[in-house]
Amino acid sequence: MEKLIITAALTGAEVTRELQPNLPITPEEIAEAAYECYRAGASIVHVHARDENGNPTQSYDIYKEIKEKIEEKCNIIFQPSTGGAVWHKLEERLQPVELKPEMATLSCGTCNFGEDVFMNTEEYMEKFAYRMKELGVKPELEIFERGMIDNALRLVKKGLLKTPLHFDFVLGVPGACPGTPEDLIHMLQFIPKDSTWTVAGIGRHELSLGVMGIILGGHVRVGFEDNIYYEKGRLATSNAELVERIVRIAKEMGRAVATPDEARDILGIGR
Ligand code: KMH
Ligand code: ZN
Repeated sequence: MEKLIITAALTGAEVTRELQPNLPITPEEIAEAAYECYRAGASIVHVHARDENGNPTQSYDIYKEIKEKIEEKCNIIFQPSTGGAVWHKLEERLQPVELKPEMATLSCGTCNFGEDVFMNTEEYMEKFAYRMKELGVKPELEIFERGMIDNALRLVKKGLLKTPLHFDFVLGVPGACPGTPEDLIHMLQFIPKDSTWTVAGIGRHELSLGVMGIILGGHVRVGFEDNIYYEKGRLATSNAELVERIVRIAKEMGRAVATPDEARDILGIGR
């Protein structure tokens, strides 16, 4: 089995300091958290920027500052969000892609998102995919519902996505696909055989689906964007603590963990 790529989703757009006192918010804090996760064994950081008031922002300048601060510390793969927060507009959401990061997320359809709607029309998806292709940015295809896989495959047919594809199954979002092992297994039958994939289980599903990712030859995403607890009733002390646990489990199961350069090879970044 190929080595395990661990992504750390450090901040997200929804979590607050009230919910998780150790949430990294400023560019310095996000870069430090990225470095801690890198030392713990993560090879990708999925980043959402926050403004000076701690609110989600898709500001090019703030993402640039974060990217540069991370690059000063380590060679972890920087993967900014184009999902942003549910209220961000299309043009805002695309801004971090202009930094030509190695990767960026591309959400593949619209779904309920708690009490909100996470809007990703065909027009949005095409624009995001087109710009990423133009700039040589590898998309991570965010899949919240089964139909989103077919939306992604349609983008391939239209020549907007290069294969092999890389999927991220985000399972357990209230209002979208649940996070049971059966949900993950169901999804996996529909992706092209040459694809790579990772899984982000939301809340209590993070650990169980992470273990599924290790067993099934996929990859794993953990971090405060998806889950703020280490276990029921005990908040995690840092993003790195969640990475460390997945590294321990992977090693116990005989699955070696990829360095950032090994992750670049597995994902075909730069090819
Ligand atoms: N914050 C969510 C509404 C992504 O980063 O690409 C969307 C999200 C997906 O987090
Ligand atoms: Zn995100």
